[in-house]
Order: sequence, then C-alpha cells, then structure tokens
Amino acid sequence: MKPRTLFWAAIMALGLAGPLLRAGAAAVFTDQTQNTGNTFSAAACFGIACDNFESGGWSGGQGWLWGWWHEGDSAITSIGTPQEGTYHLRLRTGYGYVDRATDMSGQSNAHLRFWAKVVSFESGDFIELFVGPSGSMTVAKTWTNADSDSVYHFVDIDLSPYTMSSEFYVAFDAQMSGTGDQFYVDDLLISAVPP
Ligand SMILES: [Ca+2]
Ligand SMILES: [Ca+2]
Repeated sequence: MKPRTLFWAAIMALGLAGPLLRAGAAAVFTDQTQNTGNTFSAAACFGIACDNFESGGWSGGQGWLWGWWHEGDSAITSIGTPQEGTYHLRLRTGYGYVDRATDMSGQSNAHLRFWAKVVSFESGDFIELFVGPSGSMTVAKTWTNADSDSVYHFVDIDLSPYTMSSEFYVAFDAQMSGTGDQFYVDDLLISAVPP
C-alpha cells in the first residue's frame, strides 16, 4: 500500500479534502469517440479525463478529481523526446510512483489509452500500471526488459473488467534499479467507446 492512501485517509478524517481539490476539475467531457487506434492523440483532450502533460506540471489536463499524486523519481519533463508536444511523464529507479483519480460512476465501455516508452530496462527492471477504485487497484499491465526498445508504443486498456467508481485511479509504480532505467508516458486519455 502506498503512503498516499494513508495521507488521504488523514486528510479526509480532518475534513481538509475540499480545499485541496481543484475547483471545477471533476467536469465530465463529452466523448467524441474520435482518435481511436494508432492515430490517437489526447491533444484535443476530449473524453472523461485526459492529460497530454503540456501544462508542464502535475495539475494539467481535464476531467480529474485532483492533480497527479507523485513521489520518488517522477517528473513531467521535456527531456527524452515526448510522443506529442513538449512534455511527457517520466519515472525512474525503484521509487517513481504517480497516481491520479477521476469520477467513473455510471461509465461503461471505458478505455484507458496512452503512449508508453521503456528505456534501458535490464532483467529484473519492471513497471506496473494499476487501475481501479480507491483501495482496490489491481495490475492492468506490466512492462519489462522485453519492452525496452526506447520507442513509444500505443497502449489500450479495456476498463470494462474493473468496478467503475466515483474515485477511480490510474497509477504507475516503478520497480527499476537505476536512474538510467526510464519509463515515459504521453497523451493519456480515459474515454467511453461504443460497445
Ligand atoms: Ca505531451
Ligand atoms: Ca538500465
């Protein structure tokens, strides 16, 4: 269990959550059902929630309950050739961790789509994507040295097996051995698609 869970439990207990949440950030956007497949780009930022990291900070994009929780060796950086635009998300070493939540209540046929790039993973290096409701996230995908080709690849995760909830998380948890071991994410989008 990550420290953020305890952190938020404490914040909620103190009744401090409201002021910490970004006003108006929970708006749900109309799904245009565009940009599927390998031509996908979140630059237009449609859907339930999205972030192309072009804000250069941890509170960019639209449709989220709050900004990215981030710890360890995690950064939104222009280094390392983003898939789109000027900025992307980077995690390194065994300490990089980020998560962010959106309201998925009432959603169906939702997909999480983004581009991911693995650089210099050796045997034993891996990173996991967790998705799911607060407190019960599970591993949706793992990247290992077998994926380490320094090239961005499109990722499409069907979220229909997961319980939709008002606080639904996407998280990346790095388990690599050094700062040379890098994982990048760009153009991340959660949207509902036709069945
Ligand atoms: Ca970008
Ligand atoms: Ca390495």
